[in-house]
Amino acid sequence: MNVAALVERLHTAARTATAIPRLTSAGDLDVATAYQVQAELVRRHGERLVGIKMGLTSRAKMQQMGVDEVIWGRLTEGMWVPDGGAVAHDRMIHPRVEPEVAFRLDADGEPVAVAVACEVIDSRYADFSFTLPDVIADNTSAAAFVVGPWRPLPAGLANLGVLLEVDGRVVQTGSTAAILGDPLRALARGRELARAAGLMAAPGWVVLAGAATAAVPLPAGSRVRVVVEDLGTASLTATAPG
Ligand code: OOG
Ligand code: MG
Repeated sequence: MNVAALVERLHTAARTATAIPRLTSAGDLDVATAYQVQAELVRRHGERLVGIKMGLTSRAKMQQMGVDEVIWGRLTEGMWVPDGGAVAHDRMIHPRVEPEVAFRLDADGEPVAVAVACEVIDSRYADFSFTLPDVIADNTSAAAFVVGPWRPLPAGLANLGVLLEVDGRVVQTGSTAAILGDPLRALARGRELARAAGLMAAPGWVVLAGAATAAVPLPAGSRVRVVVEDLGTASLTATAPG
């Protein structure tokens, strides 16, 4: 399939908040080409890169999405919403939220700080349904994210309790152990994959380690909070309908 045409299809789907059929429903797409589509798509969006995200690093997510391989995507400045800020619900197709841990990198790509994060994902495919190459091409469903206050790396990150709340109700609970056994492992894998793709970490880069639980729908007008034991919180609101 023609990379430029696939990029255009995904770009338009994102910009108009209109779901499209999976790319693989029209023909074969291999993983390497899918990453090429992702790179071109993010270039097409025309936004500065601020880091990378890991995806499907927990069993909960692999099971929910029916894809059992770790993937990575690109984070851009337009996706980064200030902690406590609002995401534009009507500019998305069927947004979901998930609890994450974020790292901030120094010039050598080493983590210097950690924070709680909340990611908003919004697959550009109908019914939020895709195969591995589809989701890679779609920049791993990336739509928006918030990062709570940064703090120095604690002694251990491998087994901290995680809560996801929507309008004050706990809707998911889990542990950072779900993220490849330790979010630091997801970070290491992300750096490796980005480097293999020729992307060098810049100082201040953010790395999302991947969701610790399954994602839940983000209702218009709702408020979401993620709490991670010892690390703090991150929150966002979704703009109201109409
Ligand atoms: C793909 C993105 C996965 C994560 O944290 O596992 C992801 C999806 O579920 O649509 O961001
Ligand atoms: Mg995620």
